[in-house]
Amino acid sequence: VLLAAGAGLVLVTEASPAAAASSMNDLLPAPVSVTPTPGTVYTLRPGAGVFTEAGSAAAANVGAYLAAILRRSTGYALPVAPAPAGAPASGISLLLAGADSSVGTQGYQLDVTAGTVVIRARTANGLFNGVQTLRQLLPAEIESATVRPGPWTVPGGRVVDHPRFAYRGAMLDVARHFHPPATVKRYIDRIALYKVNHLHLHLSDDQGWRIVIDGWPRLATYGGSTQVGGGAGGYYTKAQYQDIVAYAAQRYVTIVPEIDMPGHTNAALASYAELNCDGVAPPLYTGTDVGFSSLCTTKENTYSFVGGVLSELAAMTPGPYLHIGGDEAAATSPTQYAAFTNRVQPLVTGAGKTVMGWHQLGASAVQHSPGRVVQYWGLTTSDSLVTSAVSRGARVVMSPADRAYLDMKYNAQTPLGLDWAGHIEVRKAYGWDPGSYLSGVPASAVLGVEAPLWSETIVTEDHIEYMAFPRLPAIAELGWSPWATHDWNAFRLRLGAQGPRWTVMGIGFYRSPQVPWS
Ligand code: TNX
Repeated sequence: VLLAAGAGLVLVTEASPAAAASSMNDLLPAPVSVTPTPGTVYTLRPGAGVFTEAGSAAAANVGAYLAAILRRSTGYALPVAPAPAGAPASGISLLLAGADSSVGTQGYQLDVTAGTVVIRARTANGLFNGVQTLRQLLPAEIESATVRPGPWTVPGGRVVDHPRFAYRGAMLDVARHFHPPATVKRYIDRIALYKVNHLHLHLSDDQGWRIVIDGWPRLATYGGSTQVGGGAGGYYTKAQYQDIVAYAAQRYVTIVPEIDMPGHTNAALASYAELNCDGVAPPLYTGTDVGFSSLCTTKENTYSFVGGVLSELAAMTPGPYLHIGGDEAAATSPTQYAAFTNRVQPLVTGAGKTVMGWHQLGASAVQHSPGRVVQYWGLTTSDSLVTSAVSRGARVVMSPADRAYLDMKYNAQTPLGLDWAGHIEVRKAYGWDPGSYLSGVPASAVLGVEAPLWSETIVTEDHIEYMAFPRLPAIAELGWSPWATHDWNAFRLRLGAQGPRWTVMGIGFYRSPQVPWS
């Protein structure tokens, strides 16, 4: 647009409406406590700096992460420097002292006045979570990858916040369809925005093996060479996996790697004939049936294979958990399943890790393993396998398939997804309490929640976005927010307020008719 302005001409490249201010009442997940200061606004200006707790490299890293996000859309320099002693400097401060005692290890306190934004926490993890809240308090355009005009306002007030559950998770099935490292990294960025702190990677299944294991190289090179529908598949080198792990760690996301066994193993069985009871390797598989494959539970060789795989995986995984699957082992008798699992769990602990697995691991014939976590994916609100595991000391991650499965269709018209657990609209994804969902499982036994995205029909990153948004934020809120804040009518408004943010970020989300998208 060319505008005549006095003697000269001014080139205006884009119509740039002022960025709309955000509200403290629109935060998602809902915080423990929000106290707005009506009439007070902080405005981020070109000369602002980011000041981080002096002497803390971790706080400096969170500051650098925040500054990098803010620089893209504001165009400001936003230098990161150690916080001066005394009163917080004008600008944004990330401090490791003075937070309300309620914030614990993951929580934070955020204070916004006319001259300062101060995030206080006991850990850098808490600062990181406070930074996610600050992002949501800035206008949606703050997420733009290119410079925008602002103004960059933050509503005044105080947020004091901490999570209800320690574990908020998402799962990506990279086995049915392979998803490259760049896609996984972007998913990590997006889940972190909603304070999700675990990414479970389903690294092996009948259709593909997606991680290099040096002792068994054909797992990746042959077992990873296809996928559902017969495409080229793919796998992560160890360097790529470790790069994903490091990228996640910088965002306070723990990678939970899964090698599913004894079922869901056709890709491994096809790669090595000796893993089969009859010594004959089956062909690679590109369909979507489940329950037909099994490692040979009676062969000694199977256990040196599993031990080798798990120790290589443990060596490149800093997080505490190795997920050993254990679901849908329909080709294995219950006795053999228990015998197998009772030998595999000690291989996990022997590698220095804690067992995680689907809730079938709770069978009474499968022993407890110290600290183990079972992941519930059933369709009912009482489950004897889970109660058996819990009675012996296990904790539970809740992923009920008819609530938390991001691969279920929203409705009959949804082009992607499956429907064996029903259709899951946003209200259904949101409308349950992880702390009281399973009878006989007290909230104290619930470690958290996880939203799995199985990928039989999920081929591209666009597909991931469409199925995860807006349901992933619903599950994230169930994991983070106090149950007292649970309210569908309030939630749908807050969810709708995220729409412009996703549009700016280029996230192609499902515009649920249940949500008033703003
Ligand atoms: C069941 S849930 C499975 C997966 C499928 C998924 C599809 C679970 C532990 N196993 O093998 O991909 O359903 O929704």
